Amino acid sequence: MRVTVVSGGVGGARFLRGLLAALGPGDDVTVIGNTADDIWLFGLKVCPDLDTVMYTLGDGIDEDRGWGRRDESWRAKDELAAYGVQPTWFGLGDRDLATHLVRTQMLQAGYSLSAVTAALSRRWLSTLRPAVRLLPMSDDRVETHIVIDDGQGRRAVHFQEYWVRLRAQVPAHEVVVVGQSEATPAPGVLAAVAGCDVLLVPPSNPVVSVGTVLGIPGVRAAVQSTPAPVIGVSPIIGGAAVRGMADQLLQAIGVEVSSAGVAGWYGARTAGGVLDGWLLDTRDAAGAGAVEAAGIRAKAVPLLMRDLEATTAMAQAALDLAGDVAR
Ligand code: FO1
Repeated sequence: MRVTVVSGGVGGARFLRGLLAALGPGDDVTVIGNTADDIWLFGLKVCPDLDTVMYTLGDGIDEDRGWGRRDESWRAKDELAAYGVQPTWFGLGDRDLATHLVRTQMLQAGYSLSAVTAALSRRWLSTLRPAVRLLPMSDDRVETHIVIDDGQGRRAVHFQEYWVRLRAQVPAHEVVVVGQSEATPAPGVLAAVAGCDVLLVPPSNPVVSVGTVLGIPGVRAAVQSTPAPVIGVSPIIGGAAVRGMADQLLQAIGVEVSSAGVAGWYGARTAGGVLDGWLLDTRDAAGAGAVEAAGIRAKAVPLLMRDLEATTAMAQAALDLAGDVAR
């Protein structure tokens, strides 16, 4: 079975670990990774969502943080701060820096982000069974900026500043994905959507992780026309975002912070949206009626990714729902 997953950062990567456990060695997975979180820092290109997928699936991730490398040190970061250079709020670890140095060196040598990602993935993903291929959503520069008003008047800050320095604690008035309308899907992205047996939308942030991928010209249309069933997994559990920070972004785009609200925002494929099925957490089962009324098959299962067993069961439930919808 060929499974394609549109993935963001921590939530998407954790879900992928369960998906690999639920699949068999003959299956294969293509991950279309969000790159709108990317940021240039100290002359280095940092791709948080791509790195989180590589590190999580390649067993290099720091489990507590959910991002960056395990057994990390911060000596270069401290030295940078000693020089007084900004920003000091972004955690660049010494081991993680190697990834950004290799990536930047290859980009400056003329390789595309796709080629760089394939090269980095050889270290992290090549021994995995089922096989995993990680594609950036685009080779073009796309960056999410958030419009805030923190008393200095309305201004846009890079998503990472909003997420890391501001901890998403100030209201987001607007989400601006710079460069998105001029971007083209990376090589293999449209084929991975059109040619898979199941397309999954994991519990990543719907606005800044999934919405950014769907917004790349051509991707949404490919999702709407793929013969594969498209199944989404709710990032909202018990009426709140699991990591407690997506709420502000949903409010910025006027989406109700509920499982049914997010499903409605994605929309049913039969009504111009992208979903055929939606997994809600058992605590949000009351919302299933509204999801079904929107034309999306709904199923309530436990969605808290507390451990690999729970995540594997979630992934299996998504694959089962894909089977139900396809019939
Ligand atoms: N998230 C934080 O909350 N604080 C950080 O200092 C931080 C540093 C960081 C460095 C590399 C990287 O790949 C991810 C990093 N993240 C950090 C996570 C990142 O902001 C988010 O994972 C994504 O951008 C949203 O999914």
